Amino acid sequence: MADREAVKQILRAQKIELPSWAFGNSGTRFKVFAQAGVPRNPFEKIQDAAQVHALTGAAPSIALHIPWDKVDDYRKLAEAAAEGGIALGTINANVFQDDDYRLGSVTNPAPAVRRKALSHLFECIEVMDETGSRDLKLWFADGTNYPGQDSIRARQDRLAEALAAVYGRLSERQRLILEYKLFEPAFYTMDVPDWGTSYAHCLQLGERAKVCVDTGHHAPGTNIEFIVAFLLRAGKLGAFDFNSRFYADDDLIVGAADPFQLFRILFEVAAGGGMAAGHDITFMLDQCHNIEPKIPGQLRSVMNVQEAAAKALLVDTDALASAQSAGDVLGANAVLMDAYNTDVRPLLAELRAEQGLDPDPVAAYARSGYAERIVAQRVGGTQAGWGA
Ligand code: RM4
Ligand code: MN
Repeated sequence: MADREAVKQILRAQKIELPSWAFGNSGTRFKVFAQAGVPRNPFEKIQDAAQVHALTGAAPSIALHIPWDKVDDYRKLAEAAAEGGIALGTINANVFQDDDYRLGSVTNPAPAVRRKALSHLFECIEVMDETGSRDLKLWFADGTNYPGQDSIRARQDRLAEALAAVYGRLSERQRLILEYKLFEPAFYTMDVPDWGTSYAHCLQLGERAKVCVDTGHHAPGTNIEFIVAFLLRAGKLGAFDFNSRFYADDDLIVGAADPFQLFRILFEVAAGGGMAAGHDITFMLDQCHNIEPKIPGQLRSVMNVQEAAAKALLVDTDALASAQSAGDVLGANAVLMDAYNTDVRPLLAELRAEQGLDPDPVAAYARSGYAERIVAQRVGGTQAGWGA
């Protein structure tokens, strides 16, 4: 087994970014269920995220989605975050909720719509300048629904042009993170459907353009850990959007549907140096808690990532390497499975206790009275949700 203390040291430094939208109301196209106590503005989302960090010690930043998290003064928002002990993280652009974007945003056949989308992306960079964020995350809903609807090639040209313009606006310390998604909302072609498309565009752009792997954005059965290993080796793995899925882009709690897959992914991250000090991967959650309470949902998600990471770090890499070089198929597999089958909950409880945290963040939250307080205090106003 790997050295316990070394494993703990890496886990102590692990940072998981929370998505602001996980705290707002969400749902499916059939129904959005409102929950009592949900934040009414970005400041209240930050308070909730700060709770998750206070209880886990592992979630020191919150990603924003613009315009969902639009405020007049982003410096004030950054100050509020700092007061809560966290920072503002990735800025996620939103060019998918205006009527103008029916046929796409940056790949729209109409130049005026493309200009509008681009100016939103520039606005997001201005927000980053205010918040001090490093990453601009781009996910495009762009695509087509019917064969022949638009030229696949022309749309790639328009995409490349927009990405180059955005990349050119970034400062030396900012990065462009390009996310891909197999399908939805477009059902025939997506303009960035897979890691290869994202990777090719990022290569063209330069050093500070990297790929985001959203674990829910692949066809069923896709070997995501292979993609992770490949991108990490190529220096192009920029970020994760963690969530889990049974069918499509379900956005369920990470590690809920398939903890073994999460372990395999994090094993490749560790093997590629992505957990070592100085790595530059953003480990973000991208989830919605449609029916479960949101703050405990985020706590559980952070803990699931920590558990899978602990198991991945416990792999006896020397034993694995010797089994692999001896061609010992079953032996090598057994080394991996030994680590996966280890109960790491006592190790994580110990780690928390050493950091002055409650060993059980979910129980500590239930006892804290925070849930009751926000229900009592957050009365009136408009609750945050998709589109608000
Ligand atoms: C998209 C994609 C983006 C996220 C939005 C809310 O499917 O995953 O990363 O910002 O949803
Ligand atoms: Mn995502």
